[in-house]
Parts: sequence; C-alpha cells; structure tokens
Amino acid sequence: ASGDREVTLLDYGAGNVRSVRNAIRRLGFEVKDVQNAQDIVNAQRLIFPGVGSFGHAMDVIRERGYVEPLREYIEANRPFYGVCLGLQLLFEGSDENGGCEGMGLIPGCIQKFDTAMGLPVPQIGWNNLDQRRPSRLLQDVGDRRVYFVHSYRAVEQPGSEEWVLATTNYGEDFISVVGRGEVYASQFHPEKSGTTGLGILKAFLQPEGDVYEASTAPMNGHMRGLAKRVIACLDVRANDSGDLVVTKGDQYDVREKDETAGRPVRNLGKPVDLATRYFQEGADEVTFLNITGFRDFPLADLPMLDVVQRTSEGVFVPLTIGGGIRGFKDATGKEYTALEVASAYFRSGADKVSIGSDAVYIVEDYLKTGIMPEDSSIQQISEVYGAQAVVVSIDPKRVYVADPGQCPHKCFPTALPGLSGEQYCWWQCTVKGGRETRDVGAVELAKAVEDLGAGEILLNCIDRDGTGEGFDLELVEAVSSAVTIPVIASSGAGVPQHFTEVFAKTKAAAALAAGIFHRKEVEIQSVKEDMAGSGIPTRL
Ligand code: 1PR
Repeated sequence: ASGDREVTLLDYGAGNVRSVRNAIRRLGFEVKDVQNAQDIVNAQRLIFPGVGSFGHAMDVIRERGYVEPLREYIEANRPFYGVCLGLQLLFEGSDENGGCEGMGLIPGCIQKFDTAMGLPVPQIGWNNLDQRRPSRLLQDVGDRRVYFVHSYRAVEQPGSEEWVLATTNYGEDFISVVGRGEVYASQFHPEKSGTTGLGILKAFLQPEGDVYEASTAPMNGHMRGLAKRVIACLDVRANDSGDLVVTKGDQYDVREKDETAGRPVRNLGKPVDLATRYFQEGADEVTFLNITGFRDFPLADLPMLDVVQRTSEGVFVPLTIGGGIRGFKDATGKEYTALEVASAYFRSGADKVSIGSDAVYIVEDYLKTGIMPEDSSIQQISEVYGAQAVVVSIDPKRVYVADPGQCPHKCFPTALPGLSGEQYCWWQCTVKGGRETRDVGAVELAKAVEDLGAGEILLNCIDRDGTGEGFDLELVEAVSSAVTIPVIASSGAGVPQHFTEVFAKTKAAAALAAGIFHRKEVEIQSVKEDMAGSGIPTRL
C-alpha cells in the first residue's frame, strides 16, 4: 500500500523545508503535509523540521491546535523525528525571543551559545557526534560529521540523560541528538549532511532496511570538532544567447580576452550539473552567485529559480544563492521587498541568501547618518529566516595609503607594500560586480552588517580573483578578527596549500574557490587531504 511509504511532514511555512522533502523523496518515500491536527493523529511517521525562531514556531503550532496532538503522539512513542528547532521545541523553554515556553517533554531550557568563548556564533558547519549510548539512528555514523547551523543549544541536566543519544562539542558539550523509543530529534540537519545524513534519515524511516551508502564514506579519524569548510562557488549569468551558464572571471572580467571573437562570456559548464558534481566530490557547501542580479529583476529570473530548484533535488549540502537580493520595483511599478525576493529563493531550495551591493548602500547610509536602519533587506530576512540564512558578500579592492593619519578609513599595515612603497592599506567596497567603488571599508562593512543581523560574511577580493596567487591573508585576517560571525575567505586559490594556509594563518571558518575546481586543476579531495594532513579539522 502507498501508505507504507508515506511520511507526514509538519511544515508550518516559516522557512525552507524543500530540502527535507527532497531528502525524503530521494529515499523513496512520499510526503504528506499536515493540514490539520487530525493529520498528526493519523501519521505513521512524522517529521518536524523546525525553522525560524522558537517563539514564532511555538505561536504557530499553538494557534493551529497542534501542541496537544503532538505531545500525545510523542508520549505514545510513535515514530517522530524533529530537526533543529524541532529538537529545541521538545524542551521546557528557550531564552530566544525574550523567553518562551516549549512543549516541556525534555527537562532543560535552550540558551544561546556564549560568544565570550571566542567561537563564531552561529555555529555553522560540519561537526562530530559523541554518542552516549548505542542507537539504531546513529549506528552507522561513527566519526563522520553532520551539518549544524544554530545559535541556540541545549545542555545536559538532571533528567535529560534518559533522552540524550549524542552530544557535540563547540567550546562546550551541547545536546545534538535525543531519542527515546521511536522518538528522535537532532540539532543538526540530516537533509543537509550529505550521504551520512541521508543514512540517518533512512535509519529512521526504514528501521529494517539496509544501511545507506553512507557506510562507504570515510571516517574522519582523530581530528574531531567543527571542520573548516571548503566551498565550491559557481558564478552564473546568461551568455550572449540568453542561456544560463557557469562563468568565471579574472578580477571580475568574465569575457574571453579575444577581441576579434567579440569577447563572449566565458562558459565553464551548466549550473545544475556542475553543482551536483561538486556535491559528489565532497564540497561542504555550494554557492551560486547570479552575477548580473544587480541589474535584473530576480523574480522575473525564472531560469535562476529553476536552477536552484533542480540543484536542491540532488545536492544534500547547504546551498547559498546570491545576486539581486534587494527590494525592487518591476516594470508595472509594483514593489517587491527584499524579503519577498529572498523567500522565492528559499522556497526554491536555497538555505542561505547572499546580499552584495545592497549591503554596501545600507551600511554607507548607516555610517554617514549614524542612524541604525530599521527595515533593511538584511534585517527583514534575518528576522524571519534567522541570521544564519543571511550572508553578506563583499567585493573589496585594496587601496594603498602612504600616511594612515591622512586617511578617513581604518588602515592596516601591510607586508606587501604598494608600487610607491606604501606600507598601509584599506580595502574599499564595490557594488555592481566591482564596477563601482563606494566610500566604505570592508572591515567597517563587516562589523556593521553583523550588527544588522547578517550571520556570515563571504569575503571576496577583486585583486586576487582568478589569479591563483592565494587568498589575501591580510584582508581575511583583518575582517575575520573584527567580527564574531563566520567569515568565508574567497578569491585567488590556486593550489590546495592555499586553503591550508588561510586556515592556519587567519580566523576564516571556510574558504571558497571557483576557477580551479571548474577547470579541474585541483580536486576538492586534494584540498581536504592537504588540510587534514596539516592538522586542520576537515570533513573527509
Ligand atoms: O550585488 O547583491 O547583486 O550580488 C552580486 C554577487 O555577484 C556578489 O556576490 C558578487 O560577488 C558577485 N559578482 C558580481 N560580479 C562578479 C564578477 O565576477 N564579474 N562574482 C561577481 C564574484 C567572486 C567569487 C569567485 C571567487 C573565487 N566572483 O564568487 O567565485 O573570487 O574565484 P577564484 O577561486 O577563481 O579566484 P549583488
């Protein structure tokens, strides 16, 4: 009967659960959405992917009358899997949103990670599970890492031990998996944890089945803890005949050098195919940048939404989409908020959106007036989807300074002096894909967007882009030590050692490359092996 393959999904519309749907389908099951409380009562197995903030989630499930049926379902020990916030809601309450009550099934209260520990918050990335007791769910996981993204966490306390299946260390031990009988929940996202995550979901959905292919993934060995991430980036735009292609520039110039051929847009492949290849080759995340998004209206850009949708069907690691995330007025004069634009991408399967030009305009205004904006694109999206869903992408250029006393921007000493022997520099932000410089420094921008609610910085560097000379370590160190949110180093990777170097010498949490992967000059696996061989925690 088809009912045997049915999974009931509690999606209350607060964020991206498309990846959970895709993962369930990939495992050969069908999704049935909860429309009313009776659907919870009737479920054979229920998955609850909590998204958004604790308070909002509790309000919605309370208004819809789901709290009691859920509590009864769980207390009757029927098959349940809560993801992320879906774990947190089982506890007594949370400090998030000024304090709110949870379902009260597990003793303890959810609190924010302490930034005083010096680790980036949110925790974003791949970390280990320290299993407290054997369980069917985690039987095949061992040392393999899974993907977390969260600012709040539960810690063990008297009474929680009967629930705790695994903890994870991020400056301290927090509860990463709970389980009792047929009821499970995990702080990490199995649907974003590659084949290891699919294996965990399969163990839940099909208790009698064979272990998933995860069993062939290598173990991570002795280097435990949050891994430094390796990200593959695909710059996407329409070529001259209007097809979306992956392109790649040198210092942001994406056209072929040959004048006689009319300098066509470089074509390095098809977006969905390439993204899928990078997932299979072990990329920890995949990023798409719609590099002409700043001038087109993204909601009219259906091919891009379609690319995201098709990619998310086969790529089970986090997916970021950037380009054109801002408020728009279309040809008919109808206005769209940045939140509406971002929501279209989240609904299509993006896990994060990345804001470029608009962040520069927002911060320029903020620094000039000293007045904190109230409804900027960063704030709108962060409030609804959470800080972890908002990346700010910076496209800076290095500016040399002879006398820092004469420069209105914060200057940094440099070991790479300028052409006239200048010993100082700052990094100037640009907009519109590097076409226009603005009067804001990259370090100031990063700090300001952190205040506004961005959860991560994607730090490009126009001087290094496509050069293969390595990351601008001075830039990466200046920005990553100025903020507490994670920083992704980007631009200039030429060999695996460049990744190892940026992790050894700066506080970067992740490093991204494009050209070397597209041209198959370097394999993701070689990058990971070099990092691991140098003692950097790596997801192999
Ligand atoms: O301004 O919000 O519409 O966002 C536009 C986005 O598109 C920004 O994130 C901006 O970085 C990006 N973008 C715009 N123009 C270009 C271009 O190349 N002409 N690409 C561009 C950015 C930089 C990286 C690249 C790394 C690594 N490309 O994405 O992948 O530099 O490259 P490498 O490993 O080959 O050195 P908005």
